[in-house]
Amino acid sequence: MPTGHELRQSFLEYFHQHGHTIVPSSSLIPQADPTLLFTNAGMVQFKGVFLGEEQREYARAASSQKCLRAGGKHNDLENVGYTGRHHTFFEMLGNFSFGDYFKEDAIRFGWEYLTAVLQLPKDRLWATVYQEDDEAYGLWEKIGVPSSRIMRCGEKDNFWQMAETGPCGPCSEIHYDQGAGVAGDAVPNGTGDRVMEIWNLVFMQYHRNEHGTLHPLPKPSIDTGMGLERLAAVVQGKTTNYDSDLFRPIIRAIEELAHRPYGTSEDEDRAMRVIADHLRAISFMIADGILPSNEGRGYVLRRILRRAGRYGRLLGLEGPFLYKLTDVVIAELKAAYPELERTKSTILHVTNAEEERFLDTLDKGLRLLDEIVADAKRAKRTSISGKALFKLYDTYGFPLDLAADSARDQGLTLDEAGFQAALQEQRERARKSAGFEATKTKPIYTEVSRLTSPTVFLGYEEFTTQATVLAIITQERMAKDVVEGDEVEVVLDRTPFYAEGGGQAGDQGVLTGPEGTIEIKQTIKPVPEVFVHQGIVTRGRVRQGDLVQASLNLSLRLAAARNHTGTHLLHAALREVLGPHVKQYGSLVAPSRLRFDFAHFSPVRPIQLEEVEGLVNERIRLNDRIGTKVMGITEAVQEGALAFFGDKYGDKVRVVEIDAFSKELCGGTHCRHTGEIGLFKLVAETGVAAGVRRIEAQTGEGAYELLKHREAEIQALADLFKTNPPDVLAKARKLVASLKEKDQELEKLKARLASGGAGKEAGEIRKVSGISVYNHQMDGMEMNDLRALADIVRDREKSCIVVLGSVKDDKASLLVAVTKDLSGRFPANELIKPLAAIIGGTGGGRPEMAQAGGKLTHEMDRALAQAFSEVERKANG
Ligand code: ALA
Repeated sequence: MPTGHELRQSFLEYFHQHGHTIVPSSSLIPQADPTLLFTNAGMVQFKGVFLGEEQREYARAASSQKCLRAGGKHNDLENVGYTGRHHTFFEMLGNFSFGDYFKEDAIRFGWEYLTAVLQLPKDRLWATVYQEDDEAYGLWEKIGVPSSRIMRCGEKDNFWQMAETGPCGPCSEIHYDQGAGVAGDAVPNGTGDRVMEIWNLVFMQYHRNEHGTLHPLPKPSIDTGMGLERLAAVVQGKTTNYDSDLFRPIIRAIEELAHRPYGTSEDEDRAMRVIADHLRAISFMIADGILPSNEGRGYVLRRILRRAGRYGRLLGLEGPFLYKLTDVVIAELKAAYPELERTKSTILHVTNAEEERFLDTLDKGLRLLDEIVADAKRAKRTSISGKALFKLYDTYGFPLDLAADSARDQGLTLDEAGFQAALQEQRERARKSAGFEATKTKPIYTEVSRLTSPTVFLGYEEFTTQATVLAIITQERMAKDVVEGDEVEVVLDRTPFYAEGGGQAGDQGVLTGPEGTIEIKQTIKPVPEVFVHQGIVTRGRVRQGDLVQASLNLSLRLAAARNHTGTHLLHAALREVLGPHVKQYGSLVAPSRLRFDFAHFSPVRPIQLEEVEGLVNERIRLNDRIGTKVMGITEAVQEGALAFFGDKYGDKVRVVEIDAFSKELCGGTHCRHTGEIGLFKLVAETGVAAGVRRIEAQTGEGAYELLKHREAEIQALADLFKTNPPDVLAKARKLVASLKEKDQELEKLKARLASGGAGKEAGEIRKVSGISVYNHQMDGMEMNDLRALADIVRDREKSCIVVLGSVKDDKASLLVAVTKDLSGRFPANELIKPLAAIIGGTGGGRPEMAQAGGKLTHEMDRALAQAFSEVERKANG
């Protein structure tokens, strides 16, 4: 009995023998396709080929494609677990013809593969055809299917389209009758699992545009899809996909973890099926770079993960458990999908973190539910409002059945109708925001692309070239000529301008024609292979057909190249320092800066950052040559070239290689040698989402400017500290230390003062002729300390004369401070003079504050005592 893996192999081999090129699965994230949230069929990566926008080297292809149907037009999420044949994630086997063979061969290949290669019993197979498709009906009859097992069906079942817009056509399905032992109708498209669709052959004939109108495709084509999981079940004689060898190991792992066998209770079996299905989806989604979030793809992942976590509770599992099962999924599928192995630790971490978060919200939900129940009881209601329930469900991901249980325990019912209404409303909102909008390409670009040939891009080698103006767009219309002041978009037959893409900014520059000049501010590629130069006419007139000199702004371009090569070095260095789980999530390469987002679980530690920066600069000094080559995508990935999921790759890809250090698929422009980068400087490391870090950096002139700026700041500091840059740190350290010391002294002083009262330690306040005179000797103080102390006393007493003395080493210091109200009658600079004489010195200052120093330290007592007499003398004098 063939295993699932053998079936995948046999399918591809069969079609290979019949002239089909085997194409690897594309990512679950559709490449540059805003109409679609997830890759939901094998044909998605060939959409452009069907529409005639893209050329391939082959007219026949076959693939085993990773698909996800958990949002948008094709959504099986709610069926999962309830049937034995629906999945969120599944593998679609498909064969494709791009204007090559059509209905007859498609039917013949399908029939032959199932009945001759796999030897499925012919009398169990059904064919359905689109109601008006007599041709397909006739072809099935001709091949030997009796008319009793050919069924005509309507648009719902037999007209297929990938999304609201895009390629589509009538289809013909092959169904398999599992026999009376399986519940369900004995005909296709009925209820139950008994007769199950296994293969869909789509006769691609139309393109549905954003208005819903059908336009014939350039060439009638074939797109087929067969779920590998269903095929495995049928071939292995199992009645549900979960009994096939593709799922058994996963179910077994769940059985072991939950300590209960599969196949005993319907509720528990369903829970195990949901968990098994969802685990596969979770692993593949994370492997393709999706992270849980509150919108778009991330939201779908979050819902799937939480749904799986919730079903775990039904099996009595406590705490996060999903992460314990991702390894089984990876082990089962990594041979066919090596990305699972490469992202293993990311899958585990993200799954665990998200489930923990979910359990936490579940806890909060339980508490909120308690409140809701209490409110309802207080208000003497008998049911819980649908709105409150929905909030629980939506905000906290709180399972409705759990809420129902609690409510029942409290003798309350649930307002399910209200809940459903709120849910419906939200689904509407989600549907509107989830993607499925009309494509964003402006119609004018599509029109231009039809009228012009693909732009030849010369910019890897050349920076200026002669080119012919093929089309001019101004104000969203085609124009024959434009004049000074017009904002224009220009399409040339060839160009050195790089069009924005792969994270790199588009080029700027000038187009100079015989009669005028256009300054180009941006270059984009709104449709594949059509470069649109956007700018403004700054002189004269430019006409369609003009021969122009197209020259890009070289300094901007070279700056961007330095940042782009720098980004590749950074990526490789991060993988070396942090580990191979580092995976690019996005990047921005502009002339002035670079930004790189990547998967990693904690902030990158300073020592690691230093290592990364060091490694990049080392590669710069080694002056590695940057090599590029064009090769098959499979070969490139096999060679270990890193691919970024968000970019669009054809089957021929460009690989940018920096010695043995870095190898990435990339269409961007780079330096020739790493030495051109000059210098690489990290600017910041921050977090952008759970598990995603961002590094910003500068290269070349930007890095140099950054360092110059820092140097200037250090010079300014040195000036401030009255020292030289090399000494500024020592000086600053000293200052900080002495500040700290001062703070401590000040604290001590405050404490001493606060202890108040009499005694020499605390100082003495005496009324002299009605004036408060504070007199205190505190040895070991500097003049600054005395000043600070005097301020404290003045603040406290409001109106007073403060006389302080201190002996330190061989020096006696005196300070007199007088509050403003008294400084007219008792100027400090006069009071201090006789006191200064006693300690053998002179004194001076202002009426509010004066100081003196002398050598006669043993006279300090006398000098302080004299202060009282001086005040008295002045008061009475
Ligand atoms: N694209 C077709 C489907 O998904 C084959 O059913």
